[in-house]
Amino acid sequence: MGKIRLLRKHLFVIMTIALFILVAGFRVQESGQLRAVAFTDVVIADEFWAPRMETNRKVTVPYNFKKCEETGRIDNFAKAGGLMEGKFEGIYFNDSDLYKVIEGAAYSLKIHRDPELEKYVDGVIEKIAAAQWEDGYLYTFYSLPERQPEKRWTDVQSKHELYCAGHFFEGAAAYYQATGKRKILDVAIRLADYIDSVFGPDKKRDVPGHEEIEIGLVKLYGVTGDEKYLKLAKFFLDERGHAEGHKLYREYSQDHKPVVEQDSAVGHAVRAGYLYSGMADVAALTGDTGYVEALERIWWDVVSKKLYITGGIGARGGGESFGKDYELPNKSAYCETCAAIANAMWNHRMFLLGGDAKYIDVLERVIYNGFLSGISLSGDKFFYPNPLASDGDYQRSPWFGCACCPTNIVRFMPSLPGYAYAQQGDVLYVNLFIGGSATIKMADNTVRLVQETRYPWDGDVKITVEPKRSGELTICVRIPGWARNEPVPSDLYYFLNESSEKAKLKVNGEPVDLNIDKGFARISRRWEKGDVIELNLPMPIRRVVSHENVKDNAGRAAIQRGPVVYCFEGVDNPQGVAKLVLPADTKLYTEYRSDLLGGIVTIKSQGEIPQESIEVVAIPYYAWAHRGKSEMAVWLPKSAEGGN
Ligand code: FUB
Ligand code: ZN
Repeated sequence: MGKIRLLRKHLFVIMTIALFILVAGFRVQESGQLRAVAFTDVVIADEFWAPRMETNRKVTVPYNFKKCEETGRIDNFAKAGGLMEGKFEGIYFNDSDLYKVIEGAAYSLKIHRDPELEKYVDGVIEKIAAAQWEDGYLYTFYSLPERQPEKRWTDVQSKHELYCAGHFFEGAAAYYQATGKRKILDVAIRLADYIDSVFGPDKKRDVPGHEEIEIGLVKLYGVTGDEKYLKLAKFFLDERGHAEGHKLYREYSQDHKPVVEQDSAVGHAVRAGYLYSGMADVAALTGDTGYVEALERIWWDVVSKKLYITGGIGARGGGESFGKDYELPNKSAYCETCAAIANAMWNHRMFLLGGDAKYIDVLERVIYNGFLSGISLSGDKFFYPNPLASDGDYQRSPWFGCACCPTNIVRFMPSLPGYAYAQQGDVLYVNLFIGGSATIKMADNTVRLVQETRYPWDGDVKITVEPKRSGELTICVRIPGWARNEPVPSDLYYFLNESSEKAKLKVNGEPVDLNIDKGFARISRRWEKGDVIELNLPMPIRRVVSHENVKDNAGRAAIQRGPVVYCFEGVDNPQGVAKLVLPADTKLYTEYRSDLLGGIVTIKSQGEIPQESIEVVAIPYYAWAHRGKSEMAVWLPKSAEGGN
């Protein structure tokens, strides 16, 4: 009897130690972490983003669903679920498009209740649920015209089963969070559990050819708290570059080396951006320093050699991939809209790892330029590539056979409020300047920040601080790199002339030192309800030039004002853009045009065409291609003779 008790005691001690090792080894960081203020706690009420989010809700979401209906994307689920007859229609990863639209609809629903839309999405979810196999598998391409179990996981390099699953987890988590309805979440859990039963260290050791499931699994972990999903995400990350379990999928799929050994951005740009985002997610939760060090190396490679002035990434159409160092052509720039979104997602996560505003500088560059160009003002025309020059034969399209970009825009746009603020204990971060408010819950207080601004057209920002109770806290207000003579956090681009106009900060009308740390002005004090922070970011018009190794921009300059990059379009410059020269010393003027392209600041100047001086007009890059076919250029020669 005594022996058994002793044995039990030992067993208990051993199990306790094992549990401790397990938890410590797989540390899930909970407290003190830098967190984004959830988009649901942020209200956007400004002239710039609010109308775009409204267009997304009213036009882009229903339009995307309609396109998913018309192209058989929804019917594929109905057919796979036995609700109708027929074979698979479209591209093998079309399931993912519907999932992304559901995600976008979920964010929209959370911001703006819409019973009709919710009912519609519930109906779509019924069809998705019907298409799920008894063991949890879900992928309509292998479900039609009949289920083909022998094909499952036979080509995870190309067939995107795991990619689709990742988008499904993101959509399911978002819809569950928005509506509280479990149906879609339960389908997601069954699918994730099934995938977990197939893949793992002692099971199938393979990785998705297109990353995405890692992000989705982390989101599923977020809503369920089940660490199994976080571990599976880490497994998929760690298995990359290890040839034991699968034939390596090479650089194209970032599978050429273990992720912790990677040091440059290679291969397919969207895949890469999703991989880096997934690594940052897992690093934030587990404290994995190997990931962070690799991410910092790769990030530096991108910002110093592979980033377009618009924030776009992925120079080459061939392989939809990153080019070589400094390979940044303008007319043939691929800059896929999805890659811009992936870049924004990645930079936001990098910021959350260490609170450095340089990542938000890149994020901001993306959202005002290379992302926003991807969607028309009307909300129903899209760019897939976003070139920086055009002969006049390129326009937005109503849809694409491969519709990854429209369905990415529709989910990214309504998630934007979640990028604006962050919090770490009693330190609050104002990342983006967007009129509206944020309600930030702290351990023992709640603070509302109310922003008033006409950004990006004007650099004055007023932030009213409304703590529930007066108290000590630090408010970090981002001082953008462009306001510190640093267009990017590298030497890839620089302003042709330094500006002596400096950012200014006041609290309750009294000037305060900027006290910049990691790109943020830190204001620590006791805050009372109604205290006001005033930030003034001078917005002179700047000429930007490139590192000399960017051969395509030799002798050329681009124009930027605040975070907005400009371009010259044929419609405003009837003498043509191809031969236009903008001398480096001509004065540049702003003119606000409420009647043009949804309200924009235009830039005017005297340019040159052969033998003639003419007035030239630039518009924000994101707004081009709205007035018929037209030439376009972001980078213009600084002199007719060329040269630097
Ligand atoms: O393969 C899925 C998506 O389609 C990619 O992310 C895009 O680049 C497009 O190829
Ligand atoms: Zn795309």
